[in-house]
Amino acid sequence: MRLTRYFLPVLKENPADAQIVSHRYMLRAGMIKQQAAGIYSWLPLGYKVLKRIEQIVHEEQVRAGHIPLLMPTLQPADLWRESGRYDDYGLEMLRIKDRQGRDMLYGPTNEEMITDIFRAHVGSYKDLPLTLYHIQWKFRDEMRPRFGVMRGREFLMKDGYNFDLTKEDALHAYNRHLVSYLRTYERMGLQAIPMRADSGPIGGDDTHEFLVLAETGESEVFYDATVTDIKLGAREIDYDDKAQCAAVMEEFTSLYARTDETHDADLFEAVPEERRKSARGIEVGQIFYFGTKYSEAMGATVVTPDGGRVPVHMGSHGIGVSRLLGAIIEASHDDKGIIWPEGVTPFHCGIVNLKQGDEGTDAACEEIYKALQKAGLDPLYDDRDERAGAKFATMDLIGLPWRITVGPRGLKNGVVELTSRRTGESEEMTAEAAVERVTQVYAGI
Ligand code: 5CA
Repeated sequence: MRLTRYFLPVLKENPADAQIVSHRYMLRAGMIKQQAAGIYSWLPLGYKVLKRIEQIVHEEQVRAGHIPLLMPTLQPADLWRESGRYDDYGLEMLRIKDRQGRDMLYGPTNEEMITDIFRAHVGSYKDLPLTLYHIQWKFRDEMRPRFGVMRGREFLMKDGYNFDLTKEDALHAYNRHLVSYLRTYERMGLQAIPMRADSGPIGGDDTHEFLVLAETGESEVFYDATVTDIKLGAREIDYDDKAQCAAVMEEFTSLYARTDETHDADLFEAVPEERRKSARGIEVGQIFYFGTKYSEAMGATVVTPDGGRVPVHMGSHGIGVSRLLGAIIEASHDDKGIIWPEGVTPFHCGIVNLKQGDEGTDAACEEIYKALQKAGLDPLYDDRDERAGAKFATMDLIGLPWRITVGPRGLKNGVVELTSRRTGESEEMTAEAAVERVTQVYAGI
């Protein structure tokens, strides 16, 4: 993309109403525009990152054997009357009447609707296990929408639902989700720690939240510091292997790590003092096992091998897709702007032309631009007729991990400059070598 042809409405001033850094940078970098409290338009740059995050979530869900579908945002109230949650959900639910006077709602989550789909089409244990998921907009009329996309009213969520014959199978689904979530967050350059939590209006006893440690997080958390040393890394996972998934679950959840809702001061005392940490965290996902709560209420049963009929065991599993943009920025920025991890960056590499209009520099930039595209990358070429300082400030703000700077002086010596946004280090090399280096960086991602 050439910047002169793009739509990147960068703000010069710090928006007064944005209290935390991710909100400030998302507004300043022209990623989002607020349309009402907690409701945002996704401008091109923000939309691009949102799509990259969505893509990673999809890939890791499919890898775990989960099946994508798409349910609507609007739901009939009658489904929620069956589970009893229409009255229970309270003011967070946006309730709407259609022209026929029928009660509708904008879905805050989809347990009822997925159970309705299941009961209409599945009737036998032979069709299990089954996990269906979608990535769809949700609406929760939050009392205090704030911090931009972090606590929105309309937000994008991945929500998945498992259906299993037995509790044991459903707990395997729970573990499978835990492992796939760990991999998902790591690909985004994030460390998200599973912590024992409270299930709230979803229900059930088994639930873990995934928390990214950040001072601006809304949750108070307590943990054993050694938990931050564990990484999933590149290990091979067989998602059908119950023992392997259970072992990863055990590894990541046996150390003390809890949100304030389930914090137990006595248990915490047992952690050696120097490892006892309390901090704040951003909740980027949550997994639940709630057994037959919805299947019983809504008649989602299957025939068993011995000819009986039982309600299926279920769980639901969410990832805050739009919230993740905020969480990643909170975890990765400096005083100049965002620093995108390579896995989610909106453009792979920026190209800064230090002397727009100079024949030689223009031609060199064009060549680099085309070579990066040819290598399958998505570069952003700042071809504006602007001062170098302004171009650098924009690149730093929008946070592309790599920048190639091209100027007449370097070209005279046959070199351009390759700069890492994260370290700030620059290296001079030929244009070909810079393209090759950037291509190599992304080859493993
Ligand atoms: N049905 C279950 C799992 S699919 C569910 O709704 N879980 S949840 O309530 O925990 O939401 C899942 C994730 O969505 C949360 O972990 C959080 O990351 C994100 N989320 C929840 N509320 C908001 C909000 N108001 N704004 C942005 N993201 C949110």
